[in-house]
Amino acid sequence: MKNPAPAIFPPNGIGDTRPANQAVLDWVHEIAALTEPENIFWCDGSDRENEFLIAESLKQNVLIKLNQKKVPHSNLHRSDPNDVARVEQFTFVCTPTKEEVGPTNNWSEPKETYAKLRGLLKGAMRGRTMFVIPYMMGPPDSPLTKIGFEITDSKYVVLNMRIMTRMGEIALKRLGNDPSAEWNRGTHSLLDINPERRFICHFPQDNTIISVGSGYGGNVLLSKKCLALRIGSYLARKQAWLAEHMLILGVESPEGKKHYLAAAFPSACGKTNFAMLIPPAHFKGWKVTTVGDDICWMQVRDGRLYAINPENGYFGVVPGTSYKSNPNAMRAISHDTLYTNVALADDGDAWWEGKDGDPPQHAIDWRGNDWTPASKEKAAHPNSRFTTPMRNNPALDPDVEKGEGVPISAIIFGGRRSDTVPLVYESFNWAHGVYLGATMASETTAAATGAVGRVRRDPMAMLPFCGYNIGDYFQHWLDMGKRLTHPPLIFNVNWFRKGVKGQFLWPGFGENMRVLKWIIDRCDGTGGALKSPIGWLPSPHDLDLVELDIDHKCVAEILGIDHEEWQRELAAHKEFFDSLGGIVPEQLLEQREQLAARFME
Ligand code: OXD
Ligand code: MN
Repeated sequence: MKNPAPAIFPPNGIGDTRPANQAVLDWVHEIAALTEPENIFWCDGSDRENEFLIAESLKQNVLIKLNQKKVPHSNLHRSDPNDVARVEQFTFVCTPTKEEVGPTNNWSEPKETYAKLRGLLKGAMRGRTMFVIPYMMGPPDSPLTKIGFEITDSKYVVLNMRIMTRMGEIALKRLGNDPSAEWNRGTHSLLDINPERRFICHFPQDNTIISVGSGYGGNVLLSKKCLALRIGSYLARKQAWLAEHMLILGVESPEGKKHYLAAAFPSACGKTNFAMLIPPAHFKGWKVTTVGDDICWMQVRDGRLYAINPENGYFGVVPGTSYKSNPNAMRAISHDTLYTNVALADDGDAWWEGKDGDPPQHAIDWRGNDWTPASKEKAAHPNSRFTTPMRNNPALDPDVEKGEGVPISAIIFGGRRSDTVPLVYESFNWAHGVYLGATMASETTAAATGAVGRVRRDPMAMLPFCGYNIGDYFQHWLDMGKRLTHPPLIFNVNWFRKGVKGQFLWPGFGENMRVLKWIIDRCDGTGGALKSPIGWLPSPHDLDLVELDIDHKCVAEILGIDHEEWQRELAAHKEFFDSLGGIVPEQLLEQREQLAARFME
């Protein structure tokens, strides 16, 4: 395959999109010598190139064309059934010592790991095309913006990276010609998609990622979890900023006053829905806008935290997405979208469980088998995904490209908890807020392989993504607080609390605006709250519940603190901290003691 549109940037005498930076060229040649591809394709990210790659992918059954009247410019990809989610057990951080990665990461020794991966990559691209993707994470004029290169033998990866990142010339321009410029080296090969040869390895000291044996998004779109979070968090600590698994949203009042918030929820807990929330009719004139739905990089400016979204698109969970749960997402994914592992209806439309309307009478499921509503299997995989450009989002925030970022008024932590944790509460101060984040827990979802529905501690929703020792990460959060003269307020939310009969107590989705409004009121100093052992809690009349069809008993229940449940929770916090083996900062241990003491008052 020849590059259909050999670009001439930069004019370095080679006549294609190769960068001027010799270090990049040397690295690409080294990987090519190892993997022995049939040819090398330098991606420029142009429309023409994209159309060419889509046409090739359709010919080779990497993509299936959807009904272009129903979902224009959209396609479906089916991954290998053994390769449908992130694989935390095969994800490694490779540093000289095990202590550097701490107890929450899989560690492997760098030299040995490089040798093993080189062995797996030897000749791996024979007969295949090697794509080189230059990409940029962050707006062009942000000091936080990072450059990465991903080498891959998967067209699907190229098509996704074009949506998820700023790809091509823009990245090369930003990189420039300085041999010491910072850039990430990412190498990906599908190999033979064998779970026994599947490794996602990070070498933070070398700014290097090597991922083999998978074709699934979170394992292979190296810009996302690998660079923006694992390597990103390592760089953030070194360079005094924060790389977080958070959405960023703007809330504007009818008077035009605007606040920005960042929120960390574990995978598949509704970050995308929350980031695209449409306020209910009662909140006429209020507007929620999206800056980001998954990743947030924050820096200190004038004593405040400012956030950017380093991504350029959304890689969201499809099942459950509907005009009821997320109208903005539905509009966004109605065109120019790449679907992965959803079902194909007979009319050529994409279908998934939870989509509006009746299920089709017949469809082809995510595995490529016949499916009817009587089938026991799901038509779409629970972790099926859409990849869609952020510009498709009707609620995209106008400041999404602002290099300095948006000022953050509040940080929200949250998880999926059937019990114990109330709808919303506010921390007493920054250190207490860090404690809320550090002890966050959630019932597991299909976003990662493994049991679903088990409560696991997931500090700041970063358990699978923190690229270094989690104790040092907690300390980094505490230290960042010292640099903030106007720190954001910190809250905890739980949309998922259930009543005695197992029913959800809170309607969620757009109604979460009511919680958001209380949070904004607290930021403005106008919201009422009661002091409780766990933090500042709204009383039912502090929340605007007008025009909400909810039983008063439910409200009391969802805001309630059950002392017995909290004794168990306190014990679980202790157990979690103990399990980390002496790395938890003293200040957080003190926070736990203070929390326990407040329950005795
Ligand atoms: C994601 C995840 O894909 O968190 O965003 O797993
Ligand atoms: Mn995520």
